[in-house]
Amino acid sequence: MSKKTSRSRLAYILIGALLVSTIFVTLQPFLPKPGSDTPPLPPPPPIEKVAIPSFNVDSAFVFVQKQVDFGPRVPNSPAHQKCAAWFTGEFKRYGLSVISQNFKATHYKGTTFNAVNIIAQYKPNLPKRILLAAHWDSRFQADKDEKNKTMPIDGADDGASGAAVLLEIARTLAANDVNLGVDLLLFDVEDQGDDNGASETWCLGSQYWSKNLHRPSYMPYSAILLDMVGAKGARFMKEGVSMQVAPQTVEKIWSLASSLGYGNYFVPDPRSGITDDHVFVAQGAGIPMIDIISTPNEGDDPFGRHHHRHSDNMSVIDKNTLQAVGQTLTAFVYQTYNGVL
Ligand code: 1BN
Ligand code: ZN
Repeated sequence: MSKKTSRSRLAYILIGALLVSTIFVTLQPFLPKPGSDTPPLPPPPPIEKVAIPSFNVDSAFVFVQKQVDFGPRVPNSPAHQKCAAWFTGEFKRYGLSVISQNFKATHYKGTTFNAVNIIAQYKPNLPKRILLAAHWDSRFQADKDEKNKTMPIDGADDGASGAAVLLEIARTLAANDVNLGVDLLLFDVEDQGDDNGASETWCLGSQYWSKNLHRPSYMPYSAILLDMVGAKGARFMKEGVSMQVAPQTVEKIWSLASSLGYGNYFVPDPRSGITDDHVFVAQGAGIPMIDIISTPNEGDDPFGRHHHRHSDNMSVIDKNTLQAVGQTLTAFVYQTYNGVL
């Protein structure tokens, strides 16, 4: 054999080997694994994006009104009991599966409260979940007021507004299918604490839930708390604890809100940490939860002129504020599914 012929044969062999190995490498993920007799799965189809539904602010407003109409939702009161039953019925009406987590809590003044955290699960079997939370109780006394300081408050903003946004999101999910798990959690006994006492006197419902999760090893993909999200002139700053535990979630929410035209409500300025349910959720359960809470710094009250006063009634509720928060959270849920966030 001539030198030339043997060289060209070698070249053919090399090209052939290269071709075979390229085909093998390309097809390898789709070939059956040794020892397995099941055929390989085809690659999953790309997800079909879903549209972002509109948040119905008129409905959310009615949900605030309905809670206020029960009377102050102070633990152990008939209004508290009736309102809990109403929440459960509403969530069930929207097809969510509801867990009522009953527990006893000791008030800093000594009373034992019969309390209940309400957990409503949308698509409970899906592993990827978003947790949205709010407190639903209202304060037992108007300690910052000039008059009737020992009487309970309506808590239209401080309590009812966050719960109303969550209920409206439940109604939205029922009408606009999305393949993502969403948990709507209403904490009880958040607002019965001692204004001059330890932070542990607040947030008794979230303290209990954090040590008694409704599911073992529960860990949502994102977790967001709403508090005081319904008043005229609301301002949501990047709260300190939220920035420590989940800065990415804060960033997503504030930039989403700004892209939707709500940058006047979601101000991208930092503010110091606030004792609220998210602190106990992060500490007790290790779940990084952020807090969307209004601190407009009106008068000399960081939480606004109506905070823990009788003026926290329906007259402070502004549909524009509810819309800003409700639409931002709705977009957050559906864009998380879409893989945009
Ligand atoms: C928020 C709304 N908080 C109560 N109502 C939490 C809080 C606790 C705020 C202590 C200030 C002091
Ligand atoms: Zn309060």
